[in-house]
Amino acid sequence: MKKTALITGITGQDGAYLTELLLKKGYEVHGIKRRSSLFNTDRIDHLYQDPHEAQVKLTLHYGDLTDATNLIRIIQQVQPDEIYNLGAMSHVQVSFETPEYTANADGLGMLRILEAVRLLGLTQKTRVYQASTSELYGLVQEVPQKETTPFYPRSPYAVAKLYAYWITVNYREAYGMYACNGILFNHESPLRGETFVTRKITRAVAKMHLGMLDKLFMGNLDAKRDWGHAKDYVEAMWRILQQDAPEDYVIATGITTTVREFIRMAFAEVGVIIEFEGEGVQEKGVVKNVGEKSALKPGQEVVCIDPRYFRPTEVELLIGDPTKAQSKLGWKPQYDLPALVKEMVAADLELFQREKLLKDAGYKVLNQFE
Ligand code: NDP
Ligand code: GDR
Repeated sequence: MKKTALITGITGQDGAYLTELLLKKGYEVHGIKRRSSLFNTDRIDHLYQDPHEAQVKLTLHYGDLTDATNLIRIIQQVQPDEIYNLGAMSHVQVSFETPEYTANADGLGMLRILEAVRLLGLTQKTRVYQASTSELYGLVQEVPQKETTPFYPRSPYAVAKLYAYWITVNYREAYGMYACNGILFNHESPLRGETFVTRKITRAVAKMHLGMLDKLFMGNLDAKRDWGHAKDYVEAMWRILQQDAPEDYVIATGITTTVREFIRMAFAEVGVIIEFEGEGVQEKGVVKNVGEKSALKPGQEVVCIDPRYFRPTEVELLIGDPTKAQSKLGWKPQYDLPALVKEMVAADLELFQREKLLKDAGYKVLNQFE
C-alpha cells in the first residue's frame, strides 16, 4: 500500500535528498516550508509539481516548528505513516547568537510533533524520526562514539537537540510510539548550506581557481569530523523507520579528518597543492604547486585564520562507530571522503564557471532586485 510521509525541513539539504528518495520509493510526500520573503525551495524545485496536476506526489504546506497549532492541523490533514523531523536552526555557531530560538525550534519542535501525534490518536499509525546529531557527544568522553557513549553537548544547538533526543526516547517508552533517533555524524553534498565548513571551502576553492576570490578566512583547522555524503545518510533515516522495533542508531563512516586536510583535498581537486605554515592564528595556507589552468600562483597565501570563526566552546573530535547500523539496518555508505570532495568541488566549479562566463560576456549576474 502506498505510504504517506511528512517532512519538516524539506527545503534543507537532507530534506531535498530524502524527498527524492521517498518519491522514488512511491511515497506521497508532504513537506513543511517556512514562509520566506524570498523563494526558499531551490533545492526541491526540480521535484515540485503543479498542484493543479492530477496525481500530485509532493505537496508543500506552510508551517513552522515553533507553531503547535499549525503542526497539529497539518498532521491531522496529512495523516502520515512516517514523519521525518529534519527542520532545525542547524548552524552550531549561529546557535550561540540565537540560543532561545534554537531551543524553541530544535528542542520543543520535536515535542510539538510528538504531542500532535498523541493528541490526534495516531500513536499506533505514525512513525516518527528525529534528526539527532553527533554534536550531542560534544566534549570527548569516548572514541569512537556509539549509541551508548555519554552525551556532553557544547553549544545551545546541541543542548536543544539533547532535549529532542530524550523526549523522543521518552514518548517511545511512555506511549509505545515508534519514535527513533538517528544520531547522524556530519554529512555533506553539493546541496550543503554555504556557511558550513565543507561547502565554504569547496566554493572558495572553485572561486580562487577561476580567479574570482583571493583568500579563504577560516576558524579552527584542527577540528576533526567524520564526514559522509547526505545521499547515503537519508537512506539510513528511511531504514530506521522500517524496522520491527523502534531504536536509535549512530550513522557515520568511522573515519575522521581535520578541517585542514579537507582544505588540502579540495585544492588538490583543481590541481593545486598547498602547504600550511605557522601556528595558531598566524597559520597560513600557501600555494606550492599549480596545475595548468589555475588562476592561482605559487607562493600565494590562500588560507588564513580569522578568530571570528572560533566558537566559544568547540567540539574537537568526532568519529562514529556505525556497527549497529551496519548489522541491524544493513546500511553501508556508497561514498568515501575523496568521492564526496570530488563531487562538491566539481559542482561548485560548474556553478562559478557559469557565473564567470556570464560576467566575461558582459552580463551582470543579477539578483532579483536588479
Ligand atoms: P539545513 O540547515 O540544510 O536545513 C534545515 C531545514 O530546517 C530547512 O529546511 C529550514 O528551512 C528548516 N527550518 C529551520 N527552522 C525551522 C523552523 N523553525 N520551522 C520549520 N522548519 C525550519 O539542515 P540539514 O538538511 O543539513 O540537516 C537536517 C537536520 O539534520 C537538521 O535538524 C540538522 O540539525 C540535523 N543534522 C544535520 C547533520 C548534517 O551534517 N547535515 C548531522 C546531524 C544532524 P529554511 O530553508 O526556510 O531555512
Ligand atoms: P558542525 O559543522 O559545527 O560540525 O555542525 P560546521 O561545518 O559548521 O563546522 C565543522 C567544524 O569546522 C570548524 N570550522 C569552521 N566551521 C565553519 N562553519 N566555518 C568556518 O570558517 C570554520 N573554520 C573551522 C568548526 O569550528 C567545526 O569544528 C554540522 C551541522 O550540520 C549540525 O547541524 C550537525 O548537527 C553537525 O554538523 C553534525
